[in-house]
Amino acid sequence: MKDFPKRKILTLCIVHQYPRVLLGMKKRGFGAGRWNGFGGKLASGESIEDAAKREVREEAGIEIISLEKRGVIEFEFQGNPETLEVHVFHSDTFRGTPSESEEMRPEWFHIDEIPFETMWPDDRYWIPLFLKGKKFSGRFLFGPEDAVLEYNLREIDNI
Ligand code: 8WZ
Repeated sequence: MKDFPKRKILTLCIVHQYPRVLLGMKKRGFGAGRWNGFGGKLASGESIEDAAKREVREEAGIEIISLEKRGVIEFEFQGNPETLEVHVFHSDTFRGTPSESEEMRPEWFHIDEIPFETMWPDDRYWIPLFLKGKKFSGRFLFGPEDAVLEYNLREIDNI
C-alpha cells in the first residue's frame, strides 16, 4: 500500500570554469536530446556527493576534485505523484579531459551562450543564480511537453 508520494533523489553537477560551463548532450534515456549537467540516481548505499562524482566520471570521463552543493530542486510532473529531488553541485576543478560516453556528449559553453532552448525548461530560472555563486532551493511543476506550470525559487544562506 503506497500512501506517501515517492521521492527519488538525483544528482546534477555543473562544472564551471569561468567564463565557461561544461554541459553534456544526453544521448539516450531520461532527458535525451537536451543539454544538461552530469548526474543521475544514487547507487545503493552511496552518498549524494559520491554519486555526483561517479556520474561525472561515468558520463564525461573526468575526475571531479572540488564539489560544492549549491541547490536543491524538487520536480513534479502534473498527474504523477512521484517527486524528484535534484541536488545541484558546482565544481571548478577536475582531472582529465572531457570525453564522450554512451550517455553524454560533453561540450564547453560560454556563459553568454548557454543553449537554454535545448535544456530542461527550469534551467533558465536557476542557472543565472548558480552562475552568480548563489545557493538556492526551489520547486517546479511541469505540465505537458515539460512546460513550467508553477515554480518557486529562493536564495538560501545555508544548504
Ligand atoms: C533536471 C531537470 C525533472 C528534471 C530532472 C533533471 C535531472 C535529471 C538528472 C539530473 O537532473 O536537470 C535539469 N537541469 N532540470 C529537471
